[in-house]
Amino acid sequence: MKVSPIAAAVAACLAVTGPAASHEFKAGDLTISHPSSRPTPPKADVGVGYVSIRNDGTTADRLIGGSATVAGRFEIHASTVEDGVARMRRVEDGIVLEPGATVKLASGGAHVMLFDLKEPIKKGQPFDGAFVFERAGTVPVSFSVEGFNVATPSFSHEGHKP
Ligand SMILES: [Cu+2]
Repeated sequence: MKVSPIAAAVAACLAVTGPAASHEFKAGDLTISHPSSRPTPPKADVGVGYVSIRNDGTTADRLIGGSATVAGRFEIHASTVEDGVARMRRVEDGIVLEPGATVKLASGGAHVMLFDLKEPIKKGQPFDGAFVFERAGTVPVSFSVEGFNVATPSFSHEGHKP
């Protein structure tokens, strides 16, 4: 009997001992490490997502999208600094995952934006989602929720401005 990729991913996730522990998901040559999000205030409709993706293969892949159960819309954003002002824009053509490289979506850099939240994102309450790759296809993951509220003055995504 062949173990399905989904079963393998679930098994990998169950192997962790707590929500803050690192968890990872495999899809072919890709290792998707520690998908995570931040808590949101009660009426927020935007959240964030972070992840680290390593490509151990010999062919480039591309992160082109995803989904999350808590959000109506999932976008990949890049952060740039223009004239000393931090701005975000949607990445239309995805993020390239070069062979041998690890790409990190993290605070201050490229990140996932979760729009049209159906419910607040709560610390310690993981939610399901998926990343979509050009070659590896759709890979189900679980996002852990940790850290501080996203709606601090220094980290607001409202109106796509800093
Ligand atoms: Cu953003």
